Amino acid sequence: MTSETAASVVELKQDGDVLLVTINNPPVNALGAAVRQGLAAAMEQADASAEVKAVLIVGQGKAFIAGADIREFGKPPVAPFLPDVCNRIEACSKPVVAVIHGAALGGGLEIAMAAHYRLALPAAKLGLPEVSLGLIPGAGGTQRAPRLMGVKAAAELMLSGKPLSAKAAQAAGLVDKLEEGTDPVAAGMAYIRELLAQDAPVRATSADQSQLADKAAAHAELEALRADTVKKSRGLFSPLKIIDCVQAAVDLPFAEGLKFERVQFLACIDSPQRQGLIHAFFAEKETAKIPEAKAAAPRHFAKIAIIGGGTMGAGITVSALDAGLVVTMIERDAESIARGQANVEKVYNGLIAKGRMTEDAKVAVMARYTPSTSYDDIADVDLVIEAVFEDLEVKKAVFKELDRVCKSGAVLATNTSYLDIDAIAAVTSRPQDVIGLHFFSPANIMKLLEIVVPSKVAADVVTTAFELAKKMKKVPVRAGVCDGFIGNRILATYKQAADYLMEDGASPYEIDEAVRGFGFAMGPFQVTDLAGGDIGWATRKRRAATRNPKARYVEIADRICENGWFGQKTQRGFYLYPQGARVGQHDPEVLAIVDAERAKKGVTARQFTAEEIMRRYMAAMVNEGAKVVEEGIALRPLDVDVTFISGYGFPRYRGGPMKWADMQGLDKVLADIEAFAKEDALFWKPAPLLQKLVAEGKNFDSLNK
Ligand code: 3H9
Repeated sequence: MTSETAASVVELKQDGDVLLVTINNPPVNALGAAVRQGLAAAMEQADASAEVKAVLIVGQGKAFIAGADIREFGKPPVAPFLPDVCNRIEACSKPVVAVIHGAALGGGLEIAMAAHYRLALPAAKLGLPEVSLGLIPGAGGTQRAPRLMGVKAAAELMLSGKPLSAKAAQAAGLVDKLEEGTDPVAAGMAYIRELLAQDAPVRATSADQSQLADKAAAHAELEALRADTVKKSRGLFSPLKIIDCVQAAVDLPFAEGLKFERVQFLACIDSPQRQGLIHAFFAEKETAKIPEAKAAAPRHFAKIAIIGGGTMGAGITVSALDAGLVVTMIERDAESIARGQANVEKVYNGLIAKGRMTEDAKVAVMARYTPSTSYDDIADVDLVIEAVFEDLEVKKAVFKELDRVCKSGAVLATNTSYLDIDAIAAVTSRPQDVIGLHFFSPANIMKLLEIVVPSKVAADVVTTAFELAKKMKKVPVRAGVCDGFIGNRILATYKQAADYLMEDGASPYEIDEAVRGFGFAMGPFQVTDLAGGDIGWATRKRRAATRNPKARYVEIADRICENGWFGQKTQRGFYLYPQGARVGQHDPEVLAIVDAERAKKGVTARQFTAEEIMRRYMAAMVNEGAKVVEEGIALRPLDVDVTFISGYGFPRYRGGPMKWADMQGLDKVLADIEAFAKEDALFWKPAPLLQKLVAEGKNFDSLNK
């Protein structure tokens, strides 16, 4: 419990005949118990006072109200409850005006909708983002929004979770008036004067049925939305509940609709998806909290260089340009740099074709881009990102050049997926300036950025990398140096588990289907086909000499690659892609190869259910995740979770592999690993950290604190 009191977080001030109610609950005015009490008390005071003619609700700081206090979910509820507070505001006998100058989200917008009048300032953002937390609006939002905006617009606002601008909100009927400026009190007072002069009445949103009059049209709109949502929501629990609630708004009296909403809201609160999604929400904020942040401010950077104009280099260039940076791209010759520039322009031309960018905007962005074939042109840049071929010697040669030309203090970053960054740093005279930035392809779209911290790097280089991630709107995760860092190292392990399952009896198609059924967009063999089977094959060949001879090795993928079947780009891999199809078909010849390999190894194929497949797949992921945490490669379990959610298609609603394990019970996961270890003790060696947590009755989350 916090020590906040209602009076300290909701300040009441009589200003003439107006009761000014200021919510002051930093950082974002979330509606914790004290705020709820303060708001209810304010309404009592307004009703009781003969002097008060109107009430003005504003938020202190940058937000109006960011919603319910998310940290309270899952704990025993404390009265007064938010739906009751909203009803109390609506029942106030004096006109209540909400002035929205910043974020009015979730419960924050529900408070505003319960007020009798709404004024928005230009920076206002109005939304009902509960769906992204596995919830539905639970304080009357599903009932009041359709009354203000109409059924379709309200349902879409809730289903998308995306906020509206002040202008869009006014057009949608969510706010009554827009006003210029940034001072909510001044704007609100002026509006109240206008309303009082007009003798404006109290106006209950709940009583307004005008938008719901045409029931047949509303039902048709909801049916269309339902069909679309079933297709798109892929296993999510709350979107259909939103539609059910809007349907209730159409069919039931307000009070009944509210009761219906409450039941649905509580069902969402109880769902594991809510736990997973809220974990993801906070975890994504935590990954930026790194030990170096306290020690060093970021270095200044405005001009940067990208070495390499291939798919990765071009994607990073787009990200940097979009972040407002000045970029010089270096390639080795005229032809390559022309291709590099074309790769960048292709992205912007695509946006223009879709109507999401104008030609003029592209010209303005490209004015910050300079192509070059000479390293001497980047002598004055503040930061360099090398994105050349993934080969240690090639990268070392680039870093020798960078060491020669770059000014002192420039940050030198390598975009590598698994190479030893300490070895790259060692070829320079300034290892303190060298860091790893592992972008994911396509780099201008994928959110994850692994920031890989080699042993000699200076703290302010690490904070600079996090600042760059922020500018690029990436989700940064701090990783230590090891083969594959956090993500690719764990991926290699669960991919191996998938290969073992395949050789032991599950077909690649059954495995992919089970993995999709769990909530991933694609299964591991589909991913291989998309990325190109030759890439993994090259890595396997390179590592053959250092592979532990006692470790089990499945050769099926090698047999497939030996046929030149590299996946989508060759129209066949684990699947067939006739005429460049994007969706693969099962290939009997692949199954024959699998059978032949099993026969060669003397394996009698076993049946695996989807559940058995996922138990092994997840156990491998979690076990390696625990090792990665234990070795300090990831700072905390939540960093593993964010890596997988943001970069590897892990279903967000499951919270990430470590959160998933916590929700299963670590003892169950460990028992599975120990059982599998009877078949292969080397691969299924339990992570000591997992054993320790189970012995102490703790979970991974205990290490996130
Ligand atoms: C809801 O309302 C349910 C109701 O319908 C029904 C109830 C019955 N609670 O993001 P930032 C923290 S569900 C608690 O870095 P920004 C955040 O963790 C809610 N804490 O700032 C961070 O803490 P820290 C629906 C919250 O300027 C700090 O505030 N609402 C909450 O980049 C600053 O946050 C939402 O889903 C909260 N509601 O963005 C809105 N919100 O400093 C969620 C934030 O310790 N919030 N914190 O890391 C947001 O989208 C953004 O925070 C916001 C500000 C846009 C407001």
